[in-house]
Amino acid sequence: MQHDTLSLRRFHDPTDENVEALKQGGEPFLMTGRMRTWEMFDEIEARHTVGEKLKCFVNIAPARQVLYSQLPRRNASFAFGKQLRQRFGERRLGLQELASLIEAADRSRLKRTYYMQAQQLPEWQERLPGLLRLHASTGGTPLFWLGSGGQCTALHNDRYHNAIAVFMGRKKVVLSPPTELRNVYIAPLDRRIQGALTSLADPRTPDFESWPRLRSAFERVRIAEVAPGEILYVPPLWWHLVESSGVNLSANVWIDDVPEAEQLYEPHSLRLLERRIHREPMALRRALADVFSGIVRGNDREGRTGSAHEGPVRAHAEFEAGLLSQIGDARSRRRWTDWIESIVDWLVFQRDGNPFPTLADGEVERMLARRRRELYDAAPPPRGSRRPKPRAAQGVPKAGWANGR
Ligand SMILES: O=C(O)CCC(=O)C(=O)O
Repeated sequence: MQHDTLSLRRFHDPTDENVEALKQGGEPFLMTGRMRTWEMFDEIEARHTVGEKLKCFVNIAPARQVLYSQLPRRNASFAFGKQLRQRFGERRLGLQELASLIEAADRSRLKRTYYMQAQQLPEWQERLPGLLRLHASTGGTPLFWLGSGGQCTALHNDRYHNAIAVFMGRKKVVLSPPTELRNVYIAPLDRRIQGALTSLADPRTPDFESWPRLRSAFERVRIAEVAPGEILYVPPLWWHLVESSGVNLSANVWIDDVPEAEQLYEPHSLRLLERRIHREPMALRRALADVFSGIVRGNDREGRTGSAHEGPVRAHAEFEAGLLSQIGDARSRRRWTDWIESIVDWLVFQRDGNPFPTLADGEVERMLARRRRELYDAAPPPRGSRRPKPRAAQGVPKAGWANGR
């Protein structure tokens, strides 16, 4: 696929302070040099063959059970299929056995792609203090990614700051800013890959005819070519897809931008979808969207629409404004305010058209119900969780959009 690329900035050996300052810029960037002091990188770098490098990684915990996926072809996309099904399930295997499969696939050029995603390996974790230091804020656990080469993720975004450190193979990461939400055609909310909002499109064969705005998301992009020893920083909410080549090993760390991010990524106001506001005339939707934005942005102009939807729209907007007001850092507050405004506009007010082209009429409610069950029935929010108390107002759920199950 041809991309109209913008270059990504590359910094050599930035200090921790430099990294924090660069992150404030809100753009992705590459770092070189920093991995030289990491024991794990040194050990792998000193080996010459794929087999030796893999052994060096695996030998620390050969029997550790990990989850991986496989597809029966080379250069596979780990994306949604035509029926909106994930075409790959997760299997469990010992790390040593998975590495042997990957090595064999590499040697014999088997028509198969193996991909281990986001696995915790406590044995390696402590060898990566340098990766954790990339995020000055606390927490975070390194996650490991291992592939036989040629695998490609779907286009998706995450709510976290992300740092991806490459040890073996290469990664081409295609990045678009959060404002591309309108152009990526996210799958229905109850269809996820790795928990992220994910584009319906297969990144290798995007269907521009059915989804014309995809062109923008796929063509006006920044591209990072990440080689062993390099680290890519991806800011929260940036759309990205990752195409890996050669037997590849990387570790990343995801850190929440702010404690409120979990609630803001898939905001409570999406519950307004149940009101089917998108069936109202455009003029009313525009007026309601203005009311919502005004409140979320803290400059409510007291416009009145006379619509029965206005009370719930105001109440939800006030709830989101309450969450946003708890964010101390001005850049993060702006980032999440923009996100809330755009995702609610895209999904609830639908001023840019139908955001769920694959759902038949009436399926939206079923999607919401399923998503609610996924979010809260499987793992009910802990007692006394961080959810702030919403203001008592018409239509605002008491505990996020789980309320009412
Ligand atoms: O490195 C990979 O293969 C995928 C990483 C990714 O998608 C992510 O960190 O969000």
